[in-house]
Amino acid sequence: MSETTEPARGDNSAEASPTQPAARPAPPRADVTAGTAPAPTAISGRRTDGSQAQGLRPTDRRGALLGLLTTGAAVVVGSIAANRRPATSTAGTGRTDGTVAATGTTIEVTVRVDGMRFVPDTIDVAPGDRLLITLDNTSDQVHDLVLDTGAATGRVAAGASATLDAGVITGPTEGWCSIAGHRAQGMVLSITTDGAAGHADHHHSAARSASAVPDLQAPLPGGFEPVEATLAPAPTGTTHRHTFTVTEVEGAYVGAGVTQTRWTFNGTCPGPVLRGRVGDVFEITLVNEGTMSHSIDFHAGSVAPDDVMRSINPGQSLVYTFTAAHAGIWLYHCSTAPMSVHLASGMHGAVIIDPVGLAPVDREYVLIQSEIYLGPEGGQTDADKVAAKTPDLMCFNGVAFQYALAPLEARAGERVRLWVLDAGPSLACSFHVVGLQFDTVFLEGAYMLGGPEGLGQAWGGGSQALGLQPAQGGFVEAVVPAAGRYPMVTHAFADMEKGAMAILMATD
Ligand SMILES: [Cu+2]
Repeated sequence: MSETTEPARGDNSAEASPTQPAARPAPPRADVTAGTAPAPTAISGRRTDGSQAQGLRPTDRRGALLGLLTTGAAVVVGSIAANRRPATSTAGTGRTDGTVAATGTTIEVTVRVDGMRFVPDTIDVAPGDRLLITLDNTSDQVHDLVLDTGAATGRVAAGASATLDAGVITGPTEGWCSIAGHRAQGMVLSITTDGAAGHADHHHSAARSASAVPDLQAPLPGGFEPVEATLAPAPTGTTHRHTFTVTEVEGAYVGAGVTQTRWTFNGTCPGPVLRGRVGDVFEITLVNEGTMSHSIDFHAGSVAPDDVMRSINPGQSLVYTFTAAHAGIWLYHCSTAPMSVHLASGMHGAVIIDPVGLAPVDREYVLIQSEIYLGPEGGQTDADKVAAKTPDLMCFNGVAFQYALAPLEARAGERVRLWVLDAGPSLACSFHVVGLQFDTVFLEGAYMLGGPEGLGQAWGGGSQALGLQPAQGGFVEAVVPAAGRYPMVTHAFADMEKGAMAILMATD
């Protein structure tokens, strides 16, 4: 950190004129550092000597900077303007787009990361300046910086840095972190050329790639294997060790003729369904083989979240041990910000802990409802749709309509138990089976009907739908009365029509 350059920033008279850059001794490298407060910050690469200050009042700029310094919200060290580097004697002679002349000056700016913010988040340069941006990833997560010109740093690990060449800046340019959800969380960077280095709400303005268009009538693709919904009994033993490897899977089929890049535990969405009994111990090794930070949160255990739920970077691992003290179907999910996007991108699953005394039945299935917010075909989750809670598709077990097109099986007269979990991230489920009435309902740790005490039998009770808010789960049971096709749906019908429906095909 250099303090010697700071006075020059507020002293415009000390700035070299643009036409005499060689008169200025090479200054220390400009860095911009900030405190912990994620307040929007702006910095100017423009000279403030008035020679290029159309519409800019130097005193305003100085006042703004002094304000930052004195409030402690951010500390600006060094000077971007001081780092203007004369390139060649051809300054001012180049033309890049027919209207803006290249000045021949190169501006170098270092941008840090504070939480989900770039610091500074606005860089003001003179039209025609060439801009080099170094992304110094001072956060604990992977990030990148891409510009709407296509320039990009590539993924930058926590603690690392990378530089992109933004080229000659001829007009306003927008940048952002391209990791899904980070832009929506506020990781946007404005490059301005008009001196108006204010913080603008611009991150929804850029043109986006067109969303994939779901074909709700699409058949299953050839070779597609539906996700296994049949539930096996809990394995023997009281300690369950599993490795969950996070990968980001390209070309994953999500239903309705669309593929997306899915973020997964062990390559599938949902992740592995674990099952055990009350009191069992689960020891999970989480390995991050993705390209960004991830984590896991098991609702099935009671633990201090600080350590085991921490985000880990690519190449890292952690061990997460919990004891399943209570029965139910419990959600697990990635809890790296934005959680909604990580969860919607596929990072969720279930741990089933059998209630004590759970009676065997003829068939058990598990159905995990979740929402899908389509990005472009083959692309990633659209974080803006996630934030707006406007999914394109709804699904059971990660793929819309999969069990409508490849029905689950039963026989007439069988007792079927259906475990249902609402993974969300944001919408509820009203689980209903057309043609069946439930005589047993277990919701969030307790029987509402049936069970060891035969709840409801004395008054002839029955149930038509299991209502689940996000992260709630349970099971229902019914005896299939006859052969037929029984649709299993969310009775939130708009969501059913987007794919949260399955068929139970009963034969004699
Ligand atoms: Cu994640």
